Amino acid sequence: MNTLLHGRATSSNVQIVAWALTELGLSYERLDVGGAFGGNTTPEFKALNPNGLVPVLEIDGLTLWESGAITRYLGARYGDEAFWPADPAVRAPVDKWAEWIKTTFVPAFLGGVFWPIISTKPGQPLPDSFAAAAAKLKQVAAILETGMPEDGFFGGDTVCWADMVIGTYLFRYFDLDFDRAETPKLRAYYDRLTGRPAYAEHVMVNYDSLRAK
Ligand SMILES: N[C@@H](CCC(=O)N[C@@H](CS)C(=O)NCC(=O)O)C(=O)O
Repeated sequence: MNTLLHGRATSSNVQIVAWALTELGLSYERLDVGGAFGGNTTPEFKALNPNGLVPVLEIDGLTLWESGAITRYLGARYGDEAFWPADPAVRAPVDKWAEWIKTTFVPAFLGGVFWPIISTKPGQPLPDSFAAAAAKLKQVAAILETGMPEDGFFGGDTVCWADMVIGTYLFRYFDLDFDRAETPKLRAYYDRLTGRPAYAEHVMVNYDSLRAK
């Protein structure tokens, strides 16, 4: 069976997986599921992922969900040592930041800032909670700044699974119009990511379709 990625191209978590597949040179088909496309609450889709969320990846006879777990599988199965290091002492520092992004940065950015801006119709005021959320995000971004590689990527000279999980959110973080913390290392890391063709193709995707009209 062909490798099949279920999920719309505007989903950050789908982008993580699409970017990983492309970096690893794996061919696949993608089905538009979720968001305006729907299709993720049907019994057929919930048989693939009972959460009704994208991405789902069908590969090697497996049905996988959770973008981080999928990306680690791809690294372990198809990547080199850098993609998901076997040495626990090399792996843990990389995993640490990837897990932290999901548990700490994503709620602060997507929940606190991105979705409130995107869901507010033009000319309408942002929710009262926005200022506090933006201030909190500045603190979180300052923590992320301390984890940035001085040059290259979390995978060293090349990207690894943590770059995908961390880097994907940075396109919207830097593209969106709001008052960000001063984070020169994070900005330089993001600028390096934008030079990768697979990042430009899968992550730097217009998200105007998500905006409230
Ligand atoms: N922890 C999951 C989160 C999956 C998730 O929240 N997916 C969102 C899109 S980014 C979704 O399916 N939302 C419903 C929709 O798109 O209709 C992962 O990393 O894969």
